[in-house]
Amino acid sequence: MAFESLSDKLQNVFRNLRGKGRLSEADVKASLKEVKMALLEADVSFKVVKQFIKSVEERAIGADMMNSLTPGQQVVKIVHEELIALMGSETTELKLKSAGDVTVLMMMGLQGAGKTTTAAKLAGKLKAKGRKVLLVACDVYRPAAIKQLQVNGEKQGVEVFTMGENQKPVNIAKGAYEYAKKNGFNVVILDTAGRLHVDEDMMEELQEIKANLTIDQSLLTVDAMTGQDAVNVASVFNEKIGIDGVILTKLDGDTRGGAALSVKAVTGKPILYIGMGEKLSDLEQFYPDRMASRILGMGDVLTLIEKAQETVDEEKAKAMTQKLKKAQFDFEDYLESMNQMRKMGGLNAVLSMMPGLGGQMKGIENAIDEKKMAQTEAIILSMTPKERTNPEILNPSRKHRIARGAGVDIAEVNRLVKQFEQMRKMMKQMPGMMGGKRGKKGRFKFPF
Ligand SMILES: Nc1nc2c(ncn2[C@@H]2O[C@H](COP(=O)(O)OP(=O)(O)O)[C@@H](O)[C@H]2O)c(=O)[nH]1
Ligand SMILES: [Mg+2]
Repeated sequence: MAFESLSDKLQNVFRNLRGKGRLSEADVKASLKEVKMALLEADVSFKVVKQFIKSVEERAIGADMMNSLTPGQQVVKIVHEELIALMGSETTELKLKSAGDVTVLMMMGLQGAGKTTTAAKLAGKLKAKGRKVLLVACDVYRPAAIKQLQVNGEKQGVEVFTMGENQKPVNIAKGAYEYAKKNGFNVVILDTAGRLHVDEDMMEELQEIKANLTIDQSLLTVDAMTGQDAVNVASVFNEKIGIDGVILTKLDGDTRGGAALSVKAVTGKPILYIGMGEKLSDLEQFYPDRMASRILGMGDVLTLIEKAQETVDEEKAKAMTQKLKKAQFDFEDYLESMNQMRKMGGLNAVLSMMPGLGGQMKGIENAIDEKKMAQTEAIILSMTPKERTNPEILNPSRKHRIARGAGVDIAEVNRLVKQFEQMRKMMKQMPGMMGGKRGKKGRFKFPF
């Protein structure tokens, strides 16, 4: 696991501090000396470590002690905050132009750093956000490189632009840009060639592309496993080409962590994403606060909260699945599932998460149109509890009362009830989806 050794050492330092009721200046200094050693061993650059320890020490020995924490906790808190500041205090997003415009992203980095893989990962992420992405094969030196991009592009359902291997990268980039403009693409990702080491040819090639095309974001891909080298590479690229953001790959390996902790401090440029595996879905946004918590072994609190939330929802979904199987689904469940859906980011987000559902969902999509949700909710809330659990008893006079209560036309109430009945029927006909073969893998969550 990444950061394991650093994490262990820091936790040891703080365990010793935590037991103490009072901390002398000497206690703090001794602890910070150990923190310093741990950071250096984790391959954090010397300058960065020195500055970091200085900041922590000033605060820890200074006056701003809080009464609610023990002195030991106080030091942990300061180290935590300074770690976050070191990695970039706030989450930075990849900047894209409006969808009507073409945003050009250029991937850069040494050979094997993960440019091609990350380009495809990124393409998938942006596609999921509704962007029309074009991947561009500018690595013309390794015959396999174009093929690799094509294979990955196909997996992501993203078009790959290539002009073969006999064109200059800058011409391919220009050609791709024209092609993108003509064909309604709004993000172009240039996958360029790396070299084993920083060398003149590579830099000239990138400079030439940059000089002939408006590059909106130059993204440097660095391999976290290479520690301080990664940081040196980042400095050189930043000097020679200029970088806008860093993508740190292979953080799923047992990297010591130096690169993650030093890149921002050394280059001034934020880490935007982290690569967490070889699969094309293994790209995560980088959150400095979460990373700091993880390093200090405070647990990734946010992730935990999210997980807990998920479990709750999953249990509810399970109970609901049972009801559905027995066709006991009622309007109370309808309300509950609408709430769940909101939590999960709305109808479209949910639909896109559901495996193999597409076609079947189409028919009832109107019934759960997000704009209609409020109205639907009002109608259900106007029903008595008995009506919600026994929709069979909804006769015309009850429906009139409900319509008045919800401030809608009776036709709306009729439509909802009818759709509800259809839905019940349909759910009965889809036992496979509700915990059958697909149930386990697809993790069906009831969406509306
Ligand atoms: N474990 C792991 N492997 C990665 C990650 N990113 C890329 N790789 C692997 O690293 C190798 C080189 O990646 P590639 O995209 O070809 O690098 P490029 O030469 O910079 O284009 C490939 O085997 C990738 O599968 C990552 O985040 N984690
Ligand atoms: Mg490549």
